[in-house]
Amino acid sequence: MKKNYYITTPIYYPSANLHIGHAYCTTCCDAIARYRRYRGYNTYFLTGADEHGEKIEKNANAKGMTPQEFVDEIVEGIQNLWKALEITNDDFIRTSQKRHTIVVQKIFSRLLEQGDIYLGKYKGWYCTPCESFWTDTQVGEEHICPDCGRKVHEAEEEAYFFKVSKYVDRLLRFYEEHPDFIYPESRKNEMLNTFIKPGLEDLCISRTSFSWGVPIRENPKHIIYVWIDALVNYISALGYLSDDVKKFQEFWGENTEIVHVIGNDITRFHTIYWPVLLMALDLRLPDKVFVHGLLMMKDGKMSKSKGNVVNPYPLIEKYGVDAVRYYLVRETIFGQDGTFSPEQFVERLNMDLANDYGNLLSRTVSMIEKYFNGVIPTYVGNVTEFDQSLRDSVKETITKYEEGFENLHITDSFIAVMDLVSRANKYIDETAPWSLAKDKEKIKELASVMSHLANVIYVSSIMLKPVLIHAADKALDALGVSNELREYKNIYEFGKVSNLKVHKIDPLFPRLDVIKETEYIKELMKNK
Ligand code: ME8
Repeated sequence: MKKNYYITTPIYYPSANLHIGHAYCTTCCDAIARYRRYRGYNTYFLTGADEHGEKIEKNANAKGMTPQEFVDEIVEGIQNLWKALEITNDDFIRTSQKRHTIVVQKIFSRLLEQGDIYLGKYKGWYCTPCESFWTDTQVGEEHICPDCGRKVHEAEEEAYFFKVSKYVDRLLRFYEEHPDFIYPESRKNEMLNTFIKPGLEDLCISRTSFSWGVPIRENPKHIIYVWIDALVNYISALGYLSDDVKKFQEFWGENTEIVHVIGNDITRFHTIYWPVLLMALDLRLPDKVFVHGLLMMKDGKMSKSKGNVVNPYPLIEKYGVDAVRYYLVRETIFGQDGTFSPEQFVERLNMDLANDYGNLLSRTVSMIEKYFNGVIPTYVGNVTEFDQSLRDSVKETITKYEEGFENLHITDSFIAVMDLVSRANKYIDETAPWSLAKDKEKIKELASVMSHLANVIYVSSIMLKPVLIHAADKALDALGVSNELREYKNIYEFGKVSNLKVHKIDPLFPRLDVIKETEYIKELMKNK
């Protein structure tokens, strides 16, 4: 098992404010990073902004701002959003920063010198919103961009090319030798069938039609294609080719598991061009490119350019950061597409957080107060006929939870924990503590039920911590759990929560009025 863990989000375009889709990816990565730290991995979590390119230059011009002023303003908003979601990124890389642009230029020079980049002529179909050139076959008779479906136009220019074709065999061999490199597998097949098998051409990696980008030192009227510039962020942020390469050696070394999490709109760049670029630089390749699905609206794809976006801020303000984080991580299976709907949002919070988790805690604390003067009884093992099966569920849950995180099937991890929480609520019905309390002879049974419940809440709360960053600790406070006991390693041995004084607290999550809150969210969406 590698001891270091490096996880990245895409660096988002600050061409307009971010929406809940971006918050989705970043929150899932944050949960993974928190989990890894919690498990003792030396973890590095990177996010940032991809600031160059024609689209940003145009948007800035339209607002009468310089591109730098324009991105500065939006990036501030992005950083505030990550603060509001309590994202624990270790760094925030901006591609307009000197520490990044210098590295991009150095990489370009090296590849030019070693013959992997050459000057040629580009003729092709250009899609401005996607900043991509396409071939005749790719745009078809309709001249439509295969990525976004918009009309493309013909363009020709002197340009630098990256010899991608030289590396195709090595790339295919790498795919074969590392069957887990791309997840889900269907994305790999899509890359092979759509882009690689038809023949991968050299990639045009310079532009002259606008100036907001990293200039090529050897020929400054050209700027470096925004995608080459952007991909390099994953190593420039670590200090590659800088005066201080310590982090780069640490987190791009063989002892690190490197994971890029991306949406399926940018798979081609991360699974074809990025590995090839790393090969040309003689650097190791990442362990995994995990492709998550996109969140859609009922009326189709949510996108900044379409203008049908959900702004996460007011949701966080109204429902709290834990609720929004939980919804994002739990609702859509990580790796599949999902739909945002106000009804599902409210129902998910009510069902899982208010009814199941919150209720389990408040019922248990009330009963311990009522029957045992607020002190969690000592755990003694099997007493009632239901104890063993509840503890078996705890064991299974921990295994599923950890497997989920290992494979990045993080939704499964939280489904497993919430199944355990439901199981514990059912255990209350099975054991009927209110009946046991009526019979003095059943005091041992009653004590066992309370001890089991408190311990299940304890274990579940520890597992929920990467997502419910406040509520899980509140639940542990309510059980009187010490800081030391909150370390993950304690959850394997059942019964650690014993003889502690519980405290009543306000409901962790209020029950929401579905109709009223759904209306409220719909209004927010209208105002954006
Ligand atoms: O592509 N649902 O930036 P970008 C879920 N700068 N995730 C979504 C989403 C949605 N509806 N919309 C966007 C870029 N995302 C480049 C990346 S990386 C070297 C350069 C997420 O601002 C998803 O992760 O368009 C997607 O891949 C990413 O935002 C694209 O962000």
